[in-house]
Amino acid sequence: MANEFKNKDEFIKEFKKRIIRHFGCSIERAHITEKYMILGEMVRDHASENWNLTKDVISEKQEKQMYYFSMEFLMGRLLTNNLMNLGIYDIVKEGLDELGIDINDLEEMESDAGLGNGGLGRLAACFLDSLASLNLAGHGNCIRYEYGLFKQKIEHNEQVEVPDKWLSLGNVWEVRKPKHSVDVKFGGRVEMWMGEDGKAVVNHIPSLVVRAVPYDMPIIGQNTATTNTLRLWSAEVADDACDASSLNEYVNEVREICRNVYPDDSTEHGKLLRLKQQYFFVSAGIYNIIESHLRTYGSLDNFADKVAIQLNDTHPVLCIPELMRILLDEYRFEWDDAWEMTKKTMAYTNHTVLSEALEKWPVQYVRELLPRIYMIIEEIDNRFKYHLSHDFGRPDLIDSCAIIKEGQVHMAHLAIVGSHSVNGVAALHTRILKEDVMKSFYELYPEKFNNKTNGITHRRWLLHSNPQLTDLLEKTIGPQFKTNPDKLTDLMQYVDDEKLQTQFMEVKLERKKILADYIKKTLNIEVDIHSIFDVQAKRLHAYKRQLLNILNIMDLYFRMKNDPNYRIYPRTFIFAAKAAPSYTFAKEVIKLIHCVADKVNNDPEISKYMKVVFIPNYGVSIAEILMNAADVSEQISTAGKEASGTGNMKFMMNGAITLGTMDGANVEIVERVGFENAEIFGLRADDVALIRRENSYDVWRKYHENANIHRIIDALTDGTFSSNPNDFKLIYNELMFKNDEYLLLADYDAYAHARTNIERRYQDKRGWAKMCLINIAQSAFFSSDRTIRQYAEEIWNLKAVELD
Ligand code: 26V
Repeated sequence: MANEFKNKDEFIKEFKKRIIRHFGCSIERAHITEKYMILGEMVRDHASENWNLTKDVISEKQEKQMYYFSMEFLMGRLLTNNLMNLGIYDIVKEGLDELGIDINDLEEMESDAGLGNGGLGRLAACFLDSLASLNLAGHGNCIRYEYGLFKQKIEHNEQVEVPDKWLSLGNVWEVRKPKHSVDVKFGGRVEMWMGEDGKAVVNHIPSLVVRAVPYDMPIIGQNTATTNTLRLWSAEVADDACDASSLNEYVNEVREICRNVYPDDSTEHGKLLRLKQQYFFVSAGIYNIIESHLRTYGSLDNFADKVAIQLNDTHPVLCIPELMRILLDEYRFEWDDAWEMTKKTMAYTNHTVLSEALEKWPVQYVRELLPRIYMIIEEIDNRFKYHLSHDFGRPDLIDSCAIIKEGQVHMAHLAIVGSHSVNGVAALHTRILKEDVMKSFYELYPEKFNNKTNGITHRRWLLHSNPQLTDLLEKTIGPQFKTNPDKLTDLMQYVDDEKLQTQFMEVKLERKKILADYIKKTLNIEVDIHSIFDVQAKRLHAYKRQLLNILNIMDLYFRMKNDPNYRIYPRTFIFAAKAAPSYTFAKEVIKLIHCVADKVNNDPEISKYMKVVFIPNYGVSIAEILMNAADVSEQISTAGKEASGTGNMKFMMNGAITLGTMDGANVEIVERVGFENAEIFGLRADDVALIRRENSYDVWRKYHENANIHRIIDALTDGTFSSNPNDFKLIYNELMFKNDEYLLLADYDAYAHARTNIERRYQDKRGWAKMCLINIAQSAFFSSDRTIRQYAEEIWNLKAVELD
């Protein structure tokens, strides 16, 4: 261990010295942001030694490496994570205490690295934590976005998007590596002629060249020297890339590539920009991996034995034609050899069955922006179609499986054809892929399909963010679960222990108090910490059905208003969700939640029994105080639509009860805790499929048959919650004139009933605590360490690296 973290005094000495050296001022005069930056820098420098060691050992021992290509990494803050994984948190805390600095204040200075949208991006971040902690050589590859996902503010009950300037203090964790820069070529034309070896010689004359410069962040594992790399690519101008007359235009074109996470793709310009982003980080990333491979091995012949690439959804699927391009054009491999190598290297994870989210690119975009890549995709498609007819004898599948059809490139099809593994992210989701969405491909390549149920890192989501529960667990089952989350199941022996049950409820109350203080401080709303904390936190989308939740709250409000004898057990309904900026329906739901909250919270009689709180700007850091304060975890998507969910696992690990449908990983949660330790309701995925097939659902019938539903639907437009007659019309129309696509009203009664059950069950404090403890114990399975071990063994063939 480097000197500066050996003990408190050494730490203080180095910390003071660095502040003076860096900022030319003493610790007394230094600003809190400067103290944060110095601490971060010290930790990074410290980690750099292991970082270097890891790289040396990997290349000396010629270890296989995995690269996780993802357009999103929702890393959140890294200071606590890194200090704890390095085992130096306590020394630093004590040292800072002595200097009169509260470590929490420094932690608050760090911006969330919000380089992503939701579950898919956070999953990538959890995976990196598990990879390093399990001593697996697995790295991330992404874009260094100048702005993270927008910050959400609420003004006049509506979402307003503000740029997330996460880099304003710089990023203490990153190291710029200009020596590894790569030029990425776009547009222009391709010249081809026959070479002396009888193979095509290809010359791409681009119309745009962009320099990709990597910034590396160390990914520090828990109690290990293994330190992997998250490589973030930034676009800069290239040397001699254009003539001076269009310099400004060129600079702008380059700058916008890395400006935003998921730029608005409602316009053609936005769509092209997204495609440009994809190729930008794919091309730079692949080139870099090849260079590094050649440095170690001098040949690409063993490439697929030493490199695994995981494609996080279809966003990085251009990896497939890009690797083909380099092997064919630059290293002159035969097509068949290049193709076998590519398939052996690539593996694809599917994260959604929603057809509007399955990426398709107009042929014209791909052809113009990436002319050589388009030629290769076309060749892959032609050979695949030939193969279908002549080898598989299935010309009937050409239509459903084609990569290029009706003027579009189907990225998921390219992904399946060009990789050796296709996985879903929960058992039900994988079954739906096999039986429905990708049925034809499953018939062709059954061996490619497999399931890898998602997981979360217990380090961030339990050890770091819930020290109170961690302490209680440690006292009960010993410390092993901290490094081996499987050990959480040891808790099963103690779930009937009355003392433990009481202590658990005390811990939960403490976490509720922390959340209540945050709500008071930021929103000036008082919430009763003895009420049931009922939380729905996730991106806002119609299929996730936040609307169902708020409709039921409206119902409860009306019932209590109309009947003075009807009172519910006190409950705090908490929402947190960002809506995509151009998703008007989702934004309208946010407005409805706020309008209902205004009405409920300001009613002196009703607000004794319920409060509605919307916590703005949901992201990793807010999740860290929100998940562990929940009693009830709302997981209420239309069955069959939520691929997995990962929030459900975070709630569970912190002792909340799942109130949910049989969807995504909820199914596996119930499989482990039993129906009696969750509150499951509603239509199953098969029921939903049947309703669709038979076209048997009629929303108007529900409306006319059920007086409560009638009342809440009318209340959307009768001025109860807003004086503006245009408000919520969109919601009304979506429900009533599109036959309630996500079946909210079909599940309404079941949901209302489930919520009543929760209320009853909560009042049996012992029974409730026991349920929570069972959930914590059974969350062992949902550790991303388990998920990553499965990927490593079953897909990547990756073994732990031994550094010592
Ligand atoms: C994207 C879009 C974009 C256009 C509008 C509609 C729409 C709907 C869904 C999506 C999701 C894209 C992929 C994704 O983020 N999937 C999420 O991945 C998580 C990690 O595997 C998983 O837990 C979530 O269930 C899944 O929705």
